[in-house]
Order: sequence, then structure tokens, then C-alpha cells
Amino acid sequence: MAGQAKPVAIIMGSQSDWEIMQHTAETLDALGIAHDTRIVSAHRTPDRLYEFAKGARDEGFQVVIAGAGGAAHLPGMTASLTPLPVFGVPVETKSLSGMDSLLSIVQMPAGIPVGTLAIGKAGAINAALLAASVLSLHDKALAARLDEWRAKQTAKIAETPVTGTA
Ligand code: RP5
Repeated sequence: MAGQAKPVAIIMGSQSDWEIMQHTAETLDALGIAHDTRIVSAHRTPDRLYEFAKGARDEGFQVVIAGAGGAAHLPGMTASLTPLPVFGVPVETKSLSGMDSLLSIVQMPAGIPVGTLAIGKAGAINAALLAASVLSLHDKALAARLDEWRAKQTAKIAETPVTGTA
């Protein structure tokens, strides 16, 4: 049901993705954006994926952020089943360092887009910020919070480097 529903769905292929995807959730929290968090595997729970993606718009979600690793079909399959914007986060893998995840997510055939972020933590954080940018187009209060978030980030950057920091 649209209306008071949470605007962002964070989905991931496995519990093992949560270590990375929690950065998405934390960033959304910092911006005051309500979100739902679910494990939805394209390979192990295909029926759950179908049910979620087909119903996502009616649930009131406006953006879906999907994190997955390896043969990462979750973002693309989700995008094939919903007209909502889908942002894909390639989760780093042990065997191929996330290159497998990245290429699986980014190489979508023309017609079904997935906005693909960087591998790992940076991508997880940026997916939340990109969702915030989209939502702030129609939410002035959120736009102000996003401006503030970015201004704080800028203020934290020193003008000169310091020796001895990690
Ligand atoms: C993918 O397989 C998941 O997104 C995860 O990144 C990867 C490995 O899953 P686990 O074997 O750790 O559950 O579907």
C-alpha cells in the first residue's frame, strides 16, 4: 500500500551480505529515510524474489537497493520484475574480490537498467546516497538533510595532510 510505507527496500542475496549492506542501512538512517531490510536470493529463494519484486511498488517502495555477490543475479532479476529504480551493490567475494559480482550486475542487456555502484562498502554507502538524491526530488525536507550531510562531509576534510595517520 502506497502512502506511509517505507520508501526504500534493501534486499540482499544472503545473510553473508549484511556486513556490507548494513552500511546502506546506516547511511539511510543518518538521512532519516525509512527502509525495509530483507534477504531475497535469486537462486535459493526464487519464489520470494518474484513475490517481492512483483509487489514492491504496491508495497509503497520507491527505490530498491539490491546487494549480491558472485553470480549476482538479484539486482537484474529484480529490475526485470519491477518498474522501480533498482540500484545494485556488488558484494566483495573471496575468490574473485567482487569482480564477478560487479560484472554480473553491471552488464545488463539494453531494456532493463540496474544502476550499479562500486564493489563493497563504498557502493553500499553510495547506493543509499543515490536513493536519497532520487527521493529528495520530491521531498524538500530530505533534500535539506542531504545538503547538510554533504556539507558535514566536506567540513571533515582537512586542507593539508598529516603524517602518522592510518
Ligand atoms: C549470493 O551468493 C549472495 O548474494 C552472496 O553474496 C553469495 C554467497 O552467499 P552465501 O553462500 O554466503 O550464503 O547469492
